[in-house]
Amino acid sequence: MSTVGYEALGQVARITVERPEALNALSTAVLLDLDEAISRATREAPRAVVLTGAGGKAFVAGADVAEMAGMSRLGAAAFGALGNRVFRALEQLPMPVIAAVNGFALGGGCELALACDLRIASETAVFAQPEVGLGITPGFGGTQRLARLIGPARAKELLFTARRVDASEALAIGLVNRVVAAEDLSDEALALADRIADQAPLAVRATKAAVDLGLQKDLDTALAIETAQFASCFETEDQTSAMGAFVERRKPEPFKG
Ligand code: CO8
Repeated sequence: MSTVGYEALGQVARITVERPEALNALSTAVLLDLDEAISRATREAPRAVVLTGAGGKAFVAGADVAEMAGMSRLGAAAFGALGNRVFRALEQLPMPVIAAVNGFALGGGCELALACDLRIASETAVFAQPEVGLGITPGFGGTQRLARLIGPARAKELLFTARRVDASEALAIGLVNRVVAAEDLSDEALALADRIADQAPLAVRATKAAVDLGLQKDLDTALAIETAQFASCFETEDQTSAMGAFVERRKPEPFKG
């Protein structure tokens, strides 16, 4: 049975890590199931995806420590490479992915949230990169994505100390976009996904691509990427229909994608 659920909810999809008995810890099996769910999202192309954890306590409490405890260097390299491949596939989904962080997001769990485009946290969410306390470094992108998101100095403090960050601090340092009451998290995350799904899907995808590809380049190259993405939206049905409706002061048609 899969440890990762996939629900098609109209124009959006929800992926849920479902291993609550181990606080949704990422074992090899969970990573492979997550990979399957990402492939399904690629095939079915929802307009936005929400990623969350099952049970009230944890988003994901990390990579599976029991599985890692006896790993050789070779085994650890393979495990790290698997996690990075799967998280990169998640990050490179063409549609926006929202992490709904419903509790502990520790180690690999924090890294999983970092691989999403946006993060909404419940008031009970707790973030940390506790790896140095276990004698290892982060292995699923934490040293890179955390530093890119909140800046190297803040990231290094969290990475060097393993200190826990509550939801309000996570908001203050830009680790999450928004904090909501625990009971509202699911609805708020789906509402945000629906709001994105109401926009022109090709334009949303092109915007995600422009931000993500551009961030890896110098500004001139990045602006050329933006121009290419901008131009790619023209002559699409949604662009001609939406702009035509504006010019002719008509109600716009729903976007087709
Ligand atoms: N791995 C495996 N099992 C876990 C994990 C985990 N990360 N987290 C929790 N569990 C299990 C517990 O063992 C326990 O199982 P059981 O009931 O069979 O004993 C069950 O989940 C419930 O957990 P607790 O009883 O501990 O619940 P508490 O409420 O007492 O504590 C905590 C909750 C604080 C979240 C605690 O469970 C904890 O500290 N968990 C570990 C957190 C952690 O250190 N995470 C980081 C792991 S390192 C990592 O993620 C590195 C990623 C990159 C790896 C790359 C490798 C190459």
